[in-house]
Amino acid sequence: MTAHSTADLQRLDLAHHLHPFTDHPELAAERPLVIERAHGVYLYDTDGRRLLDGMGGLWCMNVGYGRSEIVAAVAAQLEQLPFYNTFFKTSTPPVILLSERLAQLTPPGIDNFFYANSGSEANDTNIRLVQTYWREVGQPQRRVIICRDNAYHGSTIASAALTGMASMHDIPAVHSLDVAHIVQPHWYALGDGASEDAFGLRAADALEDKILELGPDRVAAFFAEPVQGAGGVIVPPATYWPRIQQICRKYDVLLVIDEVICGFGRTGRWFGCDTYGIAPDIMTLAKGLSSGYLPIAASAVGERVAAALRAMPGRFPHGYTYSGHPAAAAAALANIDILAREGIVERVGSSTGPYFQAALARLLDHPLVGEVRGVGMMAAVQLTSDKARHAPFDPVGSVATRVRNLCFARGLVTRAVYEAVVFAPPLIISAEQCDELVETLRGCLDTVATQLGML
Ligand code: PXG
Repeated sequence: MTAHSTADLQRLDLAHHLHPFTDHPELAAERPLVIERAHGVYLYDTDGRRLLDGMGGLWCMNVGYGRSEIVAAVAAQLEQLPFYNTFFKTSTPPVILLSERLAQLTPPGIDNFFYANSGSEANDTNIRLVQTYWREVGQPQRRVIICRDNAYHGSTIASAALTGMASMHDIPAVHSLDVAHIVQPHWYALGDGASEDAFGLRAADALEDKILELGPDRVAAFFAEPVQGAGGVIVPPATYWPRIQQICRKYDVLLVIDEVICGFGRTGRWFGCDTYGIAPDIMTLAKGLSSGYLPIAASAVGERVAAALRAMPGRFPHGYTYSGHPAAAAAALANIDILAREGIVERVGSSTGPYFQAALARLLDHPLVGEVRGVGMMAAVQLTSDKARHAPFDPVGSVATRVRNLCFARGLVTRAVYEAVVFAPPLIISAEQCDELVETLRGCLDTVATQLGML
């Protein structure tokens, strides 16, 4: 497709392209891997080398690459109406139909949608919705938002403030918002001998402690991912979500569930809220909403907040030029059609998801592997230098990074997060491809364990 050689593209990339979340000297030393095309679960680089995409693009490629149906829907929409806005008492058919479709899919009481282009933007919108809500119902002092350590909610200034990764709080602007963070429900790292169930309750009770510390009349909302994705696929103990829901109800704190990764089948149900029985006030949708074919995100707004917005005199002073972009909405509709028609979500829930988790769990006998955790089509293989003490390596993450680099060299895409390697393959991955993923990973773990003298 391209007339340029790989070396030319790498040179031009290094000369003119600043990358997100990238150590640029390291990139310059190693050179970017240039991905040129993809089909199903496989990527192909500019030299024609094939990689199994264990990360589904970036936790988003739910229906798999090469879906001509989505391409056709987008092309038809671009021909008919490439763009029109939704600001000034106007709308377009795809965004209307997408909203109606989402209202059918999302949990009861979530029937309204406000659109953005990315998960970060949608979470910015959610902050505005939450603070507007409390102002409109006469409690403007409810301003503080509680999130969790190691959560990922985006990287705009406001969503980075919600994010619980200290490295993203490195500039003063991020500290301008009233955000508090509580412990994450990461039993392997923080359980300290407690049972998973007991630890789950303790981690949830940290929310109540924080609400009481701040003063219940000052707390606007609790933002959380059903399963923390970018933080390392932190699956909460079964006791965690019921207790969180109880606490939010007790103190009338709005519950904003960030479904950017968990939504659209990743956990084996349509939403993480379905998997964990959560009744949210607002949900953040992105990624799997369009399987990444075009950028689109949404705030899914429950009746309580939507009613306050509708009753508000004057205009809601917020929106993006491309809120509800018709071509992106058409891509999302076609994507949802595929997920529903092919029974992809149900298959992840009842068959390929459990198969994938069981195949990964067989790695527990490996000397480097301390824990395998996951749900549906998201998983983490936690590495450890000491299985009894759950200890990381020194420096933390060095071994996971080695395993990750070896996986890439052997044709498997994964991400190293602290001392774990994580996976979120396209939801259409077959059992045989799950086996391929796990066998490649085992080979890489063997090589690294041998190098470390552990095998
Ligand atoms: N919420 C969650 C739960 C996410 O995972 C966002 C919000 C932000 O979405 P946008 O579309 O603004 O990126 C995300 C994004 C990683 C990684 O390295 C994860 C994400 C983004 C980039 C990298 O695991 N998740």
